[in-house]
Amino acid sequence: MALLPILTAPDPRLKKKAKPVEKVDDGVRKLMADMLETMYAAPGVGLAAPQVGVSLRAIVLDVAREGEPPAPMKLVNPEIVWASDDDASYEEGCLSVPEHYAEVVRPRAVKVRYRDESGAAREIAAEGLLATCLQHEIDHLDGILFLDHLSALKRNMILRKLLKEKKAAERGDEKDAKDEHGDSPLHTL
Ligand code: K1U
Ligand code: ZN
Repeated sequence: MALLPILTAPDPRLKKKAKPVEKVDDGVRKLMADMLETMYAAPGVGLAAPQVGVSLRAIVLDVAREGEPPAPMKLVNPEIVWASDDDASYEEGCLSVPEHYAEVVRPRAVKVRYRDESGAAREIAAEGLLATCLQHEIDHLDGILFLDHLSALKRNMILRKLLKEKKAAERGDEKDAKDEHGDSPLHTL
């Protein structure tokens, strides 16, 4: 297995719609194994293939709580086939938007159809963090970041900070990569 580099916003590859997986073969299984390893190392509770620069519709998740046994999930070509009428708000993070968090409102519960790593068709019903995480990861497959669910003002504020940090990091200027007042990136919202 291998750790994969995670793309961070703004990066045009995160805004592209990913292609369906034609066949669940060894290459796809290896990709998802590497994605899980990368997600655990980050650490995170989900990861979508476009976040590691692969434009394919594959996601991995593990929303097991601390102290519970790991519950890794690998989903190929996931699609939401039902969403509840009522919404829930959750403070989301994203490995591609490091150190920024914001409340996002989404349907409280969803049903998702997908293929497992043997290629078999499956369906899962989810609520709580799993429902939030599934919607967040499926958004990644359509080039949508949690920032796109925020107001343009909040989104642009975070994107400007990320761009500035990226440019400072490229200059090797780690200290100033945070912000001009020397503060850490914020729990912005
Ligand atoms: O898609 C991603 O970038 C992963 C993201 C998933 C997610 C988190 C919260 C709500 C919706 C979707 C993350 O995993 S961010 C990191 C995170 O949530 C976390 C990190 C360490 C321990 C527990 C959670
Ligand atoms: Zn994300």
